[in-house]
Amino acid sequence: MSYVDEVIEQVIVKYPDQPEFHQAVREVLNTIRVVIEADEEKFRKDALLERLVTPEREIKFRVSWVDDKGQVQVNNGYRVQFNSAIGPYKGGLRLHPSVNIGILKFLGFEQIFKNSLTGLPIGGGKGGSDFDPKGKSDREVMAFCQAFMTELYKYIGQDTDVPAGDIGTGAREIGYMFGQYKRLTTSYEGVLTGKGLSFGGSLARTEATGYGLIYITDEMLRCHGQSMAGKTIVVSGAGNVATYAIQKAQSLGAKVVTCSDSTGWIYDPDGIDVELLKDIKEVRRARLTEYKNARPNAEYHEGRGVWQIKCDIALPCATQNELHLDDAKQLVANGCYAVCEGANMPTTEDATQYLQDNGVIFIPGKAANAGGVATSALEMSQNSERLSWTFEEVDAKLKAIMENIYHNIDDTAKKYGMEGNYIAGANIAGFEKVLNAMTAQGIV
Ligand code: NDP
Ligand code: 2IT
Repeated sequence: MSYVDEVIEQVIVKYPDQPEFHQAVREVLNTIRVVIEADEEKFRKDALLERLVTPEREIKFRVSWVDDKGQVQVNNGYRVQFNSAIGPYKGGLRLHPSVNIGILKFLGFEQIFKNSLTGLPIGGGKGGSDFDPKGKSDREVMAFCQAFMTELYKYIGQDTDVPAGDIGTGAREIGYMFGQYKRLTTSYEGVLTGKGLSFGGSLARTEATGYGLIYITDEMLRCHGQSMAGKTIVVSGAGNVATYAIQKAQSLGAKVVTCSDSTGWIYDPDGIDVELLKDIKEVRRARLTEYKNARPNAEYHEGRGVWQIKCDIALPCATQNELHLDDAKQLVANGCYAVCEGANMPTTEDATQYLQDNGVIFIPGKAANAGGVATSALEMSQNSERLSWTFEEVDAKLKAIMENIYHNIDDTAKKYGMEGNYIAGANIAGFEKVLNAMTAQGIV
């Protein structure tokens, strides 16, 4: 059996209850096969792939906090410090009831290659908890965040591991966690990114993932002789990534006609009203039914369904495995030109294959959503030099990083004889830098 297949098999046998991690490992290892098989025996002897798929450290801890009724609640907290070959661990904290070690390992593994693609010195990590922020009061969220950080602070630091936001973790949660870190350590340092602007946060970090997704999509379109203007776009999700992707796409002349949350979805033929969406989700923390109440022309549907709407471009921005084979078939039947992933691994394996087989341009999350973590790294730079850059300066750097990622994955795919296969281009380009650093640093 080839070395790549052996390691994929080992991961499945060793961690049978981590299907998302299997999926991420399969996708990466299958596409870096060309690099591995060029020197297979050396890599096997160095256990390079076993080291690549095994986190340097997995931390799991109890989080006890008191709810508004005086009841003690207990959650699991985690941090997966996956790979520090090219820099301190960097990656978000997910707060969602579905969080478990397998999901965090998939996210941490993806983060290694994504962070490498940004060109910035950041390793891969991810963490979070099965805590559900939905329906909790501000005081309950604060109590949770303080209890979570009371354990996590031992393992992180500005030069060690720098967490940030992800699903369920936004500015409010980062603020509470930063306050508790400072209280515990008496150290005012850039230990988290996505901070508020008054305490070390970077301008444009809030917008960065969504804006970055549109910058890379726009560059891809430009290189294919097209542009954003006049395109119809379908977006899933209604959180941080979705909101700012919609905003930037519309500012470039596209019309975004959908968004969704975990209970339902909106079709707005006039184009999503971003200010209304922000008010509902960021201020009122309410459901999308409120959107329909304010926009009589829009439709609200329970459940999932955005992919059935005819579009030129589809941007999945909610969560993993939200775009299935049937959805891919529908997108192809409707003439969809490109799918660019704002979320991490939102497209299932069979759907991805179907889209690629049917000529749909596909930019994987680790390239397409890298603008968030890239801007986090810019926040770290600003914290280190005790300065704040202007919005325009950060935004211009973000745009340049996303354009560079597009050309890097495009060139790499061509170099390996897989022109247009941006999954292979992203995985190989991301991997090569990590491989180089791991090799230079010896067996650690
Ligand atoms: P948010 O929590 O801000 O928003 C998530 C959105 O997705 C919400 O609309 C949420 O609906 C919906 N959603 C979440 N889980 C599910 C689910 N299981 N089924 C259906 N809908 C769901 O998160 P972000 O926008 O920050 O993250 C979205 C995706 O982007 C994730 O995959 C994340 O890992 C990825 N990402 C985020 C980055 C960032 O900087 N924030 C950077 C790069 C990637 P509801 O509110 O009803 O739960
Ligand atoms: O998936 C991701 O890249 C993020 N959630 C952002 C991580 C970060 O450190 O900004």
